[in-house]
Amino acid sequence: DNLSVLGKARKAYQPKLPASLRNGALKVALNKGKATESVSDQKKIKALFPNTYGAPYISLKKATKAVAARPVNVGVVLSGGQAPGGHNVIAGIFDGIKSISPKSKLLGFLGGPSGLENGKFKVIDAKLMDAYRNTGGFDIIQSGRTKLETEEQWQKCLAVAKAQKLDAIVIIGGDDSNTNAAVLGEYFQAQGASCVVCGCPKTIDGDLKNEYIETSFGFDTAVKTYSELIGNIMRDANSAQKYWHFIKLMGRSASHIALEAALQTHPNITLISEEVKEKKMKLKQVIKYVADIVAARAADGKNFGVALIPEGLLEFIPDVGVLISELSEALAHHEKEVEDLDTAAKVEKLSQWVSKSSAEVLKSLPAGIQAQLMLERDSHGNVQVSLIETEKLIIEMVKKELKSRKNFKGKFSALNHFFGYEGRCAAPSNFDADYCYSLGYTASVLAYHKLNGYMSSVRDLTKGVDKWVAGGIPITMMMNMERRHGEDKPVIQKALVKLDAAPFKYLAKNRDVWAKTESYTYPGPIQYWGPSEVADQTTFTIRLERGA
Ligand code: FBP
Repeated sequence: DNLSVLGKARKAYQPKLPASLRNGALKVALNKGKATESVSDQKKIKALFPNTYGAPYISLKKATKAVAARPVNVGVVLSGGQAPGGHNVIAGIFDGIKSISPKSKLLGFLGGPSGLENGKFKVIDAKLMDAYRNTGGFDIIQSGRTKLETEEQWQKCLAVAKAQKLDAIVIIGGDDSNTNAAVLGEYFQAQGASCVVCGCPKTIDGDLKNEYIETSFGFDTAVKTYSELIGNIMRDANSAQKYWHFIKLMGRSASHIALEAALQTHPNITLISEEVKEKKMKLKQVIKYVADIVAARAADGKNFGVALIPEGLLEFIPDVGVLISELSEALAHHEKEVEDLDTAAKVEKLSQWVSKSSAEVLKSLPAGIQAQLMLERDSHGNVQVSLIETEKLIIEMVKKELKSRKNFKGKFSALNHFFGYEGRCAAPSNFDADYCYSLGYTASVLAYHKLNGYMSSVRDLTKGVDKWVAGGIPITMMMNMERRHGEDKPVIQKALVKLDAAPFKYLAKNRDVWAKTESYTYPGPIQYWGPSEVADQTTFTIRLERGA
């Protein structure tokens, strides 16, 4: 077989469960809290979710008496970008429903939400499941980015659920996918269906979190993977002392990944998109900030360093953000007129449909970046930030800026990197392996009890797996109304980096020292065995946020 030595050893890892789930999914009691409210816009959201709004928060506790066994049929969907641990969520659901009854069935819908809509699935049996335990990736059933948002799509999903006699559908996804899970659950209930819909919090971006969802799965492993590589680069930079390394890090809009990687490695420069926006920094000011640090180090004879750049940065720089949205608008209306033009001609043409100041910003950018900003938008109308080489843009502009400074006597030789896809399918850390398995196992309990419109939640994550608290959170509780594509829509609030919270404050307190010195920290590769403080460590973000 194709398993590596590590792969074989890892297969035998038994993910840990919170104490409440260790006797199987039948011996679990539900603790129901009070009725809940959405985070804001309560009236509007209640009106949109008349059947599922206000459900209570639920926590799970160990029971001595088992509930009645009956087979539970579940369909599972992986939605959106890959995140380490997805296979373990599925393993948790599988083991959970099988502990309820060996006759329970798990269907895996293929290629994301479209598999559910079109009834394309495979049955996940013990042999298939065992081949994927503790592995990274979503390849067991693949993923996709189709949105389930029209009534026609919901009808098709309902027909599939009925045909397969499903008790529950579990959608493993980010904020948008979980919003859609809630909408689908509401529709099912309105139609009198017996199938419920629940969600699981996934995304390496770390921006699906709130009081009840302490972190989304995959963030831990992805950032540890990037931080290992950043640490290696830092040692190389400090050994050769001749290059500046500019590293772009994934995370579509929030800068959680860049911030956590900075806390793990102590780079000379870390840009945080949310801060740039808050301070209304223009592109020029961002470049000046970076160039000042490069120049100060050069004055100390240090023509090297490491800079971290969040991939969403450009959209958060006010003048570039305006340009991007005006370009999106212009491209939407004049797609045909510009499609065959080269970059320079496209810039000329599009400049007449954007504001004067946006046209100026566009023209000030290097041609490569202009071309990337004018690329086709994704299915949700977003620019594909992973495809924009922000790290190269910053290098080019800093180079220009330094050249214009008469007193700059140093050298600026810079290399660019992008760490993104290489972290999304890494073999899950013990934290993600355990967390995901627990989320899946919790989902099997939600499915058995037919809890509709809930997100699987596992809390108190800094206290050790034993003490983790498993439960279900009504998805409507996390919602507010937002303007999307010219319409008011109920959506789960995205969690951006908070500038008044402990993780950012820690960076802000230390970054001036990190800028001047080589305080680099080398986290090394993810460890799967060894002392618990090494193998089971959580992220700085969650520890600082939870005061642990
Ligand atoms: P999700 O929000 O769906 O989890 O995806 C996260 C992400 O990895 C972002 O960090 C990145 O910008 C995007 O997906 C890349 O998308 P794609 O895989 O379609 O290139």
